[in-house]
Amino acid sequence: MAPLFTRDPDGPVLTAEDWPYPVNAVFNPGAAVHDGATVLLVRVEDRRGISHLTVARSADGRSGWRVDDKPLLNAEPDNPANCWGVEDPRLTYVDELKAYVIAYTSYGPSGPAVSLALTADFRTVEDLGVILPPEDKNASLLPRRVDGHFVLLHRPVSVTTDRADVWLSRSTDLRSWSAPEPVMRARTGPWWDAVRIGIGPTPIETEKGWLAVYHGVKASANAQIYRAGLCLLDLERPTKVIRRLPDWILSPQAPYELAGDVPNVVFPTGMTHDAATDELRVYYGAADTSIGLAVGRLSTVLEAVWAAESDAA
Ligand code: BMA
Repeated sequence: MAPLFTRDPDGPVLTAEDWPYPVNAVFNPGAAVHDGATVLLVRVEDRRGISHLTVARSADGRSGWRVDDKPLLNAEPDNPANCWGVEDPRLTYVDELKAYVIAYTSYGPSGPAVSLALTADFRTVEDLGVILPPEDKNASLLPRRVDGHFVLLHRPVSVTTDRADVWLSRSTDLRSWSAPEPVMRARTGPWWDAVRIGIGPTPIETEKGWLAVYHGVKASANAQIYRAGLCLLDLERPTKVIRRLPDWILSPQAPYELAGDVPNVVFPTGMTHDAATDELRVYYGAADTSIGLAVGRLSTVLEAVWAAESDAA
């Protein structure tokens, strides 16, 4: 079978060298199409090791990036919730709010926590701060309410079970969230996604279900490999995984994915779909160092995931 996604031939599409100020690494971006341009909200790790989030815009989503000269969201040295950085944003346009919800990780001495912020223009933000306490990360909001509630997929780590699976919580106001309900578990044994999983970009609504890209981790004696996979969640009952592709869709292969600050990592956090061409783009962090782009077609991808066994989870 031909691969479902193909890397951009000029990848990586963004690196630290594209930045207007000195930084260590740029990776794990949220993605959206806003005012006809592709907007990436990029995790930027500075030369102390602390991350902030900065906007990069491009007309074609591949080249000619214009990068803001200051962060949209920054760590606050006096805030224990995020003094160690803000990381790994996912972007969701919510029509009823006429705004994008940014779901990101706040990092401080008590661990990573899920935070939200709102923006209408990627120039100003309303920061709601931490909405789910540590340890919790990898959050992505569905673009519409389900049964009257906003739904946030996220990845709490249970201290009792030490598991790192995908759960969801519900809210009517984006501020207070219900206790997590389980969605999808890491597989077991030798599987590519057996050690930890986390939801990637905002899932896309299709007639067959919410199409979601997630990352999975495999550990060996001396390394971890981060790969990307696909699942479909029930539209009206998103705790139900209706399909889960057994094979990964993207695995570290390109030189910039195999080597970098954290070798062997593809970490998908942004996804855009062009309805006119059916092109599906996945933006991902490569080796925690640069940004890669993988391109497929939504109809083909959906066909492949639909053909998977329903209980491959
Ligand atoms: C995860 C997150 C990501 C990172 C990945 C690979 O746990 O911390 O920010 O890209 O590990 O290092």
